[in-house]
Amino acid sequence: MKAKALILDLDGVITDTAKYHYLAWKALADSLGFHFNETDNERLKGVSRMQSFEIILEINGASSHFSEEEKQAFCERKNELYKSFISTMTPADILPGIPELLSRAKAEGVPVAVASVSKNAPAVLSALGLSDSFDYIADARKITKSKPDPEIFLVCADALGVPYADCVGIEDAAAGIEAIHAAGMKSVGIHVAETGLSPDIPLSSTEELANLEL
Ligand code: B16
Ligand code: MG
Repeated sequence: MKAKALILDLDGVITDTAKYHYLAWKALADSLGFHFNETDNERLKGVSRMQSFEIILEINGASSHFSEEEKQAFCERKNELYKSFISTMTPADILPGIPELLSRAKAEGVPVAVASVSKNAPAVLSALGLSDSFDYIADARKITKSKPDPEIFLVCADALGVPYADCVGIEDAAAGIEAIHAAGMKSVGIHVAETGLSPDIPLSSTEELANLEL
């Protein structure tokens, strides 16, 4: 491996929680009589919970319809539903290619970090049996700026003590690829056909990570 560190997104890279985020937002949007489909959902990937709700409101011309307290309550409602979905997850939900990538990195002494802005990331990693599989897991509660800001990738690289240019970031969302580039890192993008991403290394699925030269 040429990379001196790997920094992985969680939702959509290590596991497919992106579908649960979508189902939970969809249920909330339906209950409010709002339009929301999978194309709209692409804009929510890698974006914080409240920012995600703001995007749904904007799509529906409802940005000024609710107070901050009401918005918090709706976000909480979405999160409760999301938590009920992730409570069913097991190690079988780790996406293909990820165990092989982690084993290769370990064998070659390349540290690996998780750059997820999800406050549920520790619970998801625990359900997958991966809590102890990373050298560093960013604390989403301490990240002040969501992707596409590079903050979370820079925090991970700093924690690992690796120069930004020697890090490879792996993402499934446009905001994430933008964040990796803004951090001065090399990017790998998953599901590029569906999302129209422009990463340095485009992949159609995580399976390709098993043998990819990084
Ligand atoms: P939560 P990532 C992001 O995770 C998701 O892509 C995004 O859809 C979600 O809104 C965000 O986490 C916040 O998640 O509500 O669980 O705190 O892609 O950075 O792993
Ligand atoms: Mg993601």
